[in-house]
Amino acid sequence: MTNAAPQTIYLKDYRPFGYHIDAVHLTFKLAPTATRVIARMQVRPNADYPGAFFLHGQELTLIWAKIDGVPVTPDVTAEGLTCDAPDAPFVWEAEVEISPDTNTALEGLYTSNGMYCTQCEAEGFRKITYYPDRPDVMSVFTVRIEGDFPVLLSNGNPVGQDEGWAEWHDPWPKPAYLFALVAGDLVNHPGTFTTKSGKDVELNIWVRPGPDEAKCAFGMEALKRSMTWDENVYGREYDLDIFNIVAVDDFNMGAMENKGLNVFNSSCVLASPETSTDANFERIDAIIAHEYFHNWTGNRITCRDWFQLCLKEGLTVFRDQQYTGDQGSHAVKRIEDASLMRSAQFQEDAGPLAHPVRPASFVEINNFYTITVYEKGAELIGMLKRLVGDAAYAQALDLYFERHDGDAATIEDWLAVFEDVTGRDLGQFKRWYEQAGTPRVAVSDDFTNGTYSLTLRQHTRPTPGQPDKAPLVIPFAVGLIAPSGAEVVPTQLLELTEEEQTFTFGGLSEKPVPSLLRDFSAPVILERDTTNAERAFLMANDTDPYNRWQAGDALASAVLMDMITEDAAPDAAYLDGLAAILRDDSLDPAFRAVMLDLPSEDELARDIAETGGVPDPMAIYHGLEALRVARAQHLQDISPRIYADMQVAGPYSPDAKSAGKRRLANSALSMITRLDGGVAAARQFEAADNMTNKISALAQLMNIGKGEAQSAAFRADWKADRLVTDKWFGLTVARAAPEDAVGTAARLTDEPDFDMGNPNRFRSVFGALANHHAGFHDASGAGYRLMGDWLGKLDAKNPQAAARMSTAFETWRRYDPDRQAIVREVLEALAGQDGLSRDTSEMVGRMLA
Ligand code: 0A1
Ligand code: ZN
Repeated sequence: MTNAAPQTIYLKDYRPFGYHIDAVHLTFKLAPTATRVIARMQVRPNADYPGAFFLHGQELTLIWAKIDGVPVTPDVTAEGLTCDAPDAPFVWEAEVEISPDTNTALEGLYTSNGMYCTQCEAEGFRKITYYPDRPDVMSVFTVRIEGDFPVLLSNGNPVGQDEGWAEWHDPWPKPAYLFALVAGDLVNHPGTFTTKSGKDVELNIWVRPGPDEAKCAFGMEALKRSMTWDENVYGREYDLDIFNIVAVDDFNMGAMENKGLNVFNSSCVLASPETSTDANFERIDAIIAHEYFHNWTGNRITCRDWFQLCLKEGLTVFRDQQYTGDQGSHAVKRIEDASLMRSAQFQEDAGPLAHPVRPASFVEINNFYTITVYEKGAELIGMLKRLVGDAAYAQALDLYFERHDGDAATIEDWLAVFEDVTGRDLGQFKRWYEQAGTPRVAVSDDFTNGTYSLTLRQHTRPTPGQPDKAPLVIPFAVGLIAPSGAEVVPTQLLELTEEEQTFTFGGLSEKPVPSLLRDFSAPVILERDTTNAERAFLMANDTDPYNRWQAGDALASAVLMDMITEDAAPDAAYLDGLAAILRDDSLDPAFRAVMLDLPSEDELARDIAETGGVPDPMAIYHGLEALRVARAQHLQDISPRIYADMQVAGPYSPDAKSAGKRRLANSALSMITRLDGGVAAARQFEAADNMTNKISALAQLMNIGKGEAQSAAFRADWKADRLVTDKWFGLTVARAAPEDAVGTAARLTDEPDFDMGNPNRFRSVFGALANHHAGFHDASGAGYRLMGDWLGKLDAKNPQAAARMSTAFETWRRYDPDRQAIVREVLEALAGQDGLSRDTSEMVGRMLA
C-alpha cells in the first residue's frame, strides 16, 4: 500500500451543504463483526446553496440504498457516496454493515471490554453510516437499538424499550458528531437534579458491574455541582429528562459531550480515595464540568465547521476554569493555567506545529485538538472579558445564547455579540484568532521627576506559513510597588494596541518596582532585563499571587541556569525567599506548595535554546537534582514542621482545602526524603489510607533510588485495578534513572498487562517516557528509536493516538546535531512507513518541514 496524497482543507473554501436533513431515524442491529445500520433521512434541497447529494462514508459496506422507496445505485468511493437526487424533498434510506469488534481506531462504533460505544467527534459518524458528517448539518435524531444487552443508550429521552431493543428520541437538532450509542451489561449509579425552573432530571453514571461501581459517587456530586453552577453563573439550564454518563476503558481522549449521553474515558470519571489522587479528583471534577458545560457551549450552539473548534472548546475551557476556581483557590488555579500555557502552549506556538487558535487549513482535523485551540482559546476569552469588563461580558454571553441558540456559529458571530453589546470594534482583537505564535512584549522603563514611564514594544516571530505578524491588542495589567514593599499603584489595565507605546504614572516619590502582566493578563512572553534581587523582591512583596509565583519561578530558572551552565552554587536570595514564604502561615497551603514547584527540565532546555545555547539533558538533570538537595538542606528546619502541621486528620476528603494541605505536606516530604534516606517516606507509604499520600511516598522513595519493595507491593496490590496499574506503569518510567528510562519503558512493554490497544496504558508508558527529559533524550538515541518503533506499530491500529503521541518529537531541533540526526532518521522512517495514516503523516510532515 502507498500513502495516499493528503488533501488540505481550507477555511476559505467553506460552503453550506446542498441539502437539509430535517430528521433522521437510525436502526442498529448490533453484532460484533457484522452490525447492520439502517438510516432513513428526510432530505430537503437547500434552495440557497444547491449542490451534489454527497454523503460521507468510510469503511462501510453498503447493502442497499433507496430514494423514496426506489432502489438506487450511488457512486461509492473510499470517502463517501454521491447519488442523483430529486429537486424536491425526498426520503433517503440505506443499510450498511460495519465491524465494531475490529475497530481498533476507537472512532465510530467500537467495542471495549464487551460493551459497544461510539466516538464521533470529529468525523467518526461517517464510519457508522452514510451521512453529511459536518457540524453545520443539524438534524433531529431517533434511534432504535437492537441487541442482547440489558442497557441500550442513545441521545435524548427514552421513548420505548423491551427485551432486546430500546428507542431514543432527541428533540434538539444536532450535528452527527454529537451522536452516541452505548450497549452493554452496565449498572448505574443514579442521582436526580431539579433545575431552577422545577424540571426533574434523571442522572446516571453507567459502569461495568464490579469494583467500578464504588467509584461513581464523586462524579455524581461533580455533575450536580456543575449543573447548579451553570444555572447560577451563566443562567443555563439542562434541557432533557435524562443525563447519562458512561465510563469506557478504551477511549482516545478524556471525554465526549454527546447530547445527553456523555462518554468518558474511565480515568476521567471514576474515583475513590484509595485509588485516586487529589489531582485526579480535581481533574475529574473539571472534566465532568467541561462536558456538562458543552451542553450549551457546543451542543445548543455548535460550530459551523471544524475551523471554528475554539468557539466551543475555548469557551468551555474558560468556563471550566472559572468553575474550578470557584471550588477552591482562584489564585492557585490561575497559576496552574498560566503555567501550563507558558510551558506547553508557548512551546507549541514556537515550534513546527504552531497554528492559530482558529486555523486556516488542516489535513486531519483530529490533529487540531490542541493546547492552542483549547487553552489559548480560553485565554482569548479571558482577555475579552478583561477588556470589556465583567458586566459587559455577562451581557454579551446572554446575547450569544439568545441570538445563536440552535445555530452552527462562527468566531465572527461570537465577536459580533461583544461588539453589539459594547460598541467596540474588535477587528484588531480578531487577529488573536488568526495569528499563530506568542507575542513578545519588550519592556523598558524610566523614572524622571516623580513620573514613572513604561515603554512596551510588541513583536511576534514568524511561524510556519505566517512570516509577517501584525500588532495585537494586548491587555496588560500592571501594578507598582515602592522599594519599601508597599503597593503605590494598584492593578491597572493598560491596552497595548500599537507596536510601541509608553504609559506614564505620575506623583511618585521614588522609583517603583513594576509588577508586570499581573494575573497573566495576556498570553505573551515578557522581555525585560531584570535582576535576581528584583525577582526576590517581587516574590516577597507582590500583591498579585500569579506574579508572586512568576517571580519565584523566574528566580528559580535564573538560579538553575547558573548552576547548569556555570556550575554555580544556588543563590541564597532564592532559598531565603522560599523559606520566608514557607514560614508564612497566613498563606494558603496550596499557594505555598505551588511556590515550591520547580521549572521542568523541558522548560530549562527551552530557556537554554532561547539564549542561543544547546541544551545538555544530563547537565539539566543534574542541575535540578543539585538544587533539590540544596533546597532540602536550606529548608531542613522548616520542612518537618510543615510536614507535621499539614497532616489532615479524619477520613479522606478531596476538598480543595484538604488537598492543598496534602500537597504542601508532600512537598515537605520530598525535601525531607532528600536528607533522611527515605525513612519518613517509607513510614508514610505504610500508613497512607489514600492514593495521594501513598503514591507520593512511593515517588519520593524512587527519587532517591529506593522503594523497590514498595513498588513491588504496590504493583501486586493493584494488579486488578486498571487505573492504578496505569499509575504504576507511568511512575516506573517517570522515576527511572536517566540511563535506565528507555530500558524500563521497553521492559514494561513486555509485561503481560501492557496493551497497546488501550490508549491509557500506552500513554502511561510512552507519555511518561516522552516527559522523562533526560531519559528520552539519551545521547544514544535509544529513546527516540523506541518511541519511533512503537508509534509505527500504534499507527496501524490507532492513528489518532499515534499522531498525538508523535508530539514527543516536537522540540527536536533544539538539540545537538547528533541527536537531531537520529530524530530525523526516526521521523523519516515513520513518514515512509507503508500505509501510514493521514493523522501521523501530517504530524511527522510538519515536524520535518
Ligand atoms: N470534545 C471533547 C473532546 C474530544 C475531542 C476530540 C475527539 O476526537 C478527535 C474526542 C473527544 C471535549 O472537549 O471534551
Ligand atoms: Zn471540550
